Amino acid sequence: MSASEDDARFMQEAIRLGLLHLGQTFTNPSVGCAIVLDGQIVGRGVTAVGGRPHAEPQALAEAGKLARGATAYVTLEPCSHYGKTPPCAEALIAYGVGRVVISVTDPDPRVSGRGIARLRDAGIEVESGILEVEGKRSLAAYLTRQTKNRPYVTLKLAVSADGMIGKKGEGQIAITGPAARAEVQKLRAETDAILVGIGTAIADDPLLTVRTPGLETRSPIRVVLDENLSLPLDSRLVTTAREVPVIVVATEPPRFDNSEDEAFLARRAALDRAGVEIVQCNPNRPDELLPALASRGISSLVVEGGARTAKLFLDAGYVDRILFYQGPVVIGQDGIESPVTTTDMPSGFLHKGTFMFGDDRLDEYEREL
Ligand code: AOF
Ligand code: ZN
Repeated sequence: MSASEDDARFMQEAIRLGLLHLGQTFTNPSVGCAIVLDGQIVGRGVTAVGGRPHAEPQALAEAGKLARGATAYVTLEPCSHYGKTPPCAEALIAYGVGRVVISVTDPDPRVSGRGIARLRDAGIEVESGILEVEGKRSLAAYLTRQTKNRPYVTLKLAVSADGMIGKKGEGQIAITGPAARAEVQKLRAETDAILVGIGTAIADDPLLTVRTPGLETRSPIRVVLDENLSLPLDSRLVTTAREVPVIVVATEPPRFDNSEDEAFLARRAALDRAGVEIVQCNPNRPDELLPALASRGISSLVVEGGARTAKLFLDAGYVDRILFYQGPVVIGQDGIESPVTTTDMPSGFLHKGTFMFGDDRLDEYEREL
């Protein structure tokens, strides 16, 4: 096997390690690291749950003396700053690593290029850009927040065989089966926040949490676009707001000069007492809302419904990925049409693959990062 084939193989392993803690390292990226000596992996690391320690010191600790002269494969440029932990570049130097192979350079202004420069200054051979496309995908949420000041947005749609996402006047309609639903639970567990419009929140009364055994602690922050604060106090979202955070996005309060305004303020106070956080922002302006979420450290967002909300994010050009689930159910009359179809994807989306979950089909589309 040539050196570059080896590099690709070991970087693939580093990416696999990084993905293990996706969505659990808030607000840090989940980075993977593999230390290789004579073609054998002698140390493995992934950014710890909660964000620290970083990947490299863990992989180095496992490798111990075997790190001397070894090659370290890391998905993100090792950090060079004295943050909450000492710089990973210094740890790689101290352990005597001979070569460092990097997939993606770090856009964090405290690091950006300095990690690589520090390693080179210490006489270490450094290569970067190895499996860069795959590396960037594994760090998509972090990279999007750092470079675009907004979370990476995934639109999840469950569409019937006749192209509908629901039925007018009815709440949740089961479109996909248990295997697809389990996959969506996994998606939620890997995501910082999940968003729905008030129409869906009222019609479906969803929980939007992760219920898969073993993953229950990994529910995303729940966000509702709710211009007039009409989320019912007895909804499942509000009554569980102290267990899993809920953010309600509403416009600026009105001018306090009539009874309607007073009613708005009373609803706001009641939601506040129930533990719901109110973010003052126009819910029809994703360009204002997304940076507000990013400033709270939210790097990834799943938009789950309904049609109006999906269209709002699509039309504004803020959807990075579409997960299009299609089940065999036929909805027919009074169906609510999906805002996109597999034959009519907005421009810029590339088809990444088709996966089957029982009778349901998932088509994944993604825009370039
Ligand atoms: C690495 N390896 O595994 C990760 C890195 O708040 P701190 O001190 O933990 O620093 C956060 C920054 O560290 C983050 O913005 C990114 O630049 C880097 N994350 N770096 O060398 C890792 N998770
Ligand atoms: Zn580090």
